[in-house]
Amino acid sequence: KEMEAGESPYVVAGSNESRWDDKLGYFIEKKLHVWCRSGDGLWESGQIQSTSGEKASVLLSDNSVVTVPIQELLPANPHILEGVDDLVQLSYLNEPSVLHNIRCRYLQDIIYTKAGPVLVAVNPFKDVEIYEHDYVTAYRQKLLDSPHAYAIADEAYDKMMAGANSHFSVTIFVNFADETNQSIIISGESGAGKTETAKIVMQYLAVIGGGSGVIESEVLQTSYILEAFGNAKTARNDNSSRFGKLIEIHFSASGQICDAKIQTFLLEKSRVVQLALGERSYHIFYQLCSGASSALRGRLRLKKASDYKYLNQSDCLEIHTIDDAQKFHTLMGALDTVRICKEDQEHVFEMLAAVLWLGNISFLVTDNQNHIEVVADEAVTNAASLIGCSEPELVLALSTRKIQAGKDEVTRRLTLQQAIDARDALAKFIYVSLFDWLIEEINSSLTTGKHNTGRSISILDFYGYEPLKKNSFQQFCVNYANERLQQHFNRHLFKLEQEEYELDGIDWTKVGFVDNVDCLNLFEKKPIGLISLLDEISNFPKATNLTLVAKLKQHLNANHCFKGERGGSFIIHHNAGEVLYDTEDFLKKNRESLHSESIQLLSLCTSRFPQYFTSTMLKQSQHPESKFMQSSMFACQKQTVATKFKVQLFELMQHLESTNPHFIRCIKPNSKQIPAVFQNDLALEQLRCNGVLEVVRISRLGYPIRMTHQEFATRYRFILPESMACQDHLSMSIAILQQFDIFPEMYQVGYTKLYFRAGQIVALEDVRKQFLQGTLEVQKLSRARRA
Ligand code: AOV
Ligand code: MG
Repeated sequence: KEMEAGESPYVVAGSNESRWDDKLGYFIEKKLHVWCRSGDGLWESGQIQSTSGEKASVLLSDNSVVTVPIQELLPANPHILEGVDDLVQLSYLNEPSVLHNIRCRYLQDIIYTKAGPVLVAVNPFKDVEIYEHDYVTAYRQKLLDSPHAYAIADEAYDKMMAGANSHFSVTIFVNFADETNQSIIISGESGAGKTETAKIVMQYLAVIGGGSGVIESEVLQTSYILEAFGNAKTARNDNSSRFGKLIEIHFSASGQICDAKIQTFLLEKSRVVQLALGERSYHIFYQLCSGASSALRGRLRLKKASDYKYLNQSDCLEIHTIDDAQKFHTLMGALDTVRICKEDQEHVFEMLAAVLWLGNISFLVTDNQNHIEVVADEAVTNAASLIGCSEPELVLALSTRKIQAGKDEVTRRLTLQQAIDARDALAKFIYVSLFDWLIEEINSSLTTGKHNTGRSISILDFYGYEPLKKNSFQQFCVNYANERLQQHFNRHLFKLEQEEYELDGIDWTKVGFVDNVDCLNLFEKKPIGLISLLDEISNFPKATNLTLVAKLKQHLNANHCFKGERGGSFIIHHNAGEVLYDTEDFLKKNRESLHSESIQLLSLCTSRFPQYFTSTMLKQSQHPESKFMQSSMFACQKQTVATKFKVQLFELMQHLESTNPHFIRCIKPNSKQIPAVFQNDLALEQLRCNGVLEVVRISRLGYPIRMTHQEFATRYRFILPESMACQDHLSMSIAILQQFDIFPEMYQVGYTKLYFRAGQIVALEDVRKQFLQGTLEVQKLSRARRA
């Protein structure tokens, strides 16, 4: 009896010791299991043998006995609760218990677990065979109810379809009853399984929302394109997404997919030109080099991947288990599916080859001031011909710059570093523009003009928090975005929850959660947040990263999330941990400088894409063409990368706020990307920072099910005698609760709503169903309940 779920005191590490002390004797007497930290700091379960003063002797499973401080012991759950579907069901919710539960399941290939309203997905790194069509059917028909990404997709779909028309809705946990639009927000570290999960969710929606077959297969096929052009092998993930994406799927009134839209965020540009050892550039380059037909190779003057400097610099050209050539063929199929014509496909490949050849262009230093000349070799010839300009034009753009000297314009030769920067900037610009163009094409193929149905499910797959050894501007932006997303999560699961209780006059003990608002302020505050200071300094052409850090230190040292370091670096205390940023290229990357020489070059090119790219860029720019052409540094005049990203992020948040969210938290069980290995410390760290542990606490303590008095009274008034059925809704509700004999601790009566603990409505609904079927007479009802 003692051990039944829901009855035992709630215990967290480091708190409530007194209550735990009270239980100690009982645990010893009944030989119950406890958790204790062994020598290496890991949690192990055992039985208390005896206690003496502040210490306890604990018998571990390997028959060894350790002596540990009583204060450090935590109660373990009874075996009957081992591996429960929902962590909320655990009697004890301490960290080792939660971890143990997830681990037990994982080792049996049960990768999904619920944490109250949140789905936890642990990456299996192998095929777990739970995604076949049978599973789709089973979840759709509600024959299976074990936690699954399909179940989340199904719930989102049902809620969307129930949508605005429903008069009665029980909203679990977050009360946005009349929102038809849904979002599925997938988060987790790099390599935790976000992108795979997003695909699994889409696959489910494509089946249950399948109609003509065209649009849903297009939606699924887009993954091949997005991954070829936006994913790469990194140290953490062989198929790491180097961009964030939101896929918005629209459904018709009858629930069929009718339209879709993809939005992408901040593709990592630097990867096109610069690679860390053991990492690769975007998959597409290797796919093209190994998969192109010989005719295409000829037209593109293509060589092997190992012949290109942009690709061979990192000593990593292949991913074992991946056949790049075969992927190339799949990609071409996908390009056909989204109706990118053969001619455009060829132009895409031309641009890719041009980028590769640009990388092979080298420079010769010709004087003692480090001025250079472009080496005239096949790289220049091929790059020029592929982008559609003459060799001298390309050479000029890469080796000189026009500078305003008084009234005159003089031409200066570039130094080696300037020339390399100009070349790399050009390559990055072409690649990123190509990526944007592809997204646009995909969108026009997916858009049928029927997207204003007001029924949509958005799936967010954003790149995860990424603490690297060397963190640069990209990580700065990515980690900032993750703080924003964490705030959204917190708001929905904790803040709104608590605020709603308080507003409705509910007795509610606050559950402390780690609020990351200080860290967000550090980034966003105006005029003295990281982003505005970075922008301010970026406006000074002569500023260096040292001036930047000095300025940051001067203004931000009071914020406890910030710490300036020596040598141009600083530390941010992120929600998920401490990250050291190296500001070396911050200013350059934030300005995103493409010199007017390069812009001019591209705008004069004869081939399709360069012209299109520059005109798109000019359209996006807020400044008239004439003005920018006069400036040598176009970039200084336009929005910086950080600000542009912040704006995009705010729009994303606005979109998400207008939807009913479903959260999937992906966990990476080991850093080796292998199956069947569960590293406790790594997993625990993730559960802590992504808020799963707190969600479990709050949903257990809270009242996740709400109904207005009116909804409740209307739905269950059948139980009341005629004479009572015409009172006000509040009085009726209270009468119903009494009639149903619901334990007082299982609900709370607010000013406007009734709040129930998990599971209560099920019992009420059961009685209602029986009543509606005529199998239960009202008179017998309360007797039935009591029995
Ligand atoms: P990420 O999206 O979270 O990382 P992915 O979704 O790319 O991570 O997952 C990484 C790898 O884990 C995949 O390539 C698969 O091999 C494997 N994997 C993930 N989920 C599953 C699953 N449900 N079943 C089988 N294998 C899976 V990142 O974009 O870097 O932030 O960089
Ligand atoms: Mg990914």
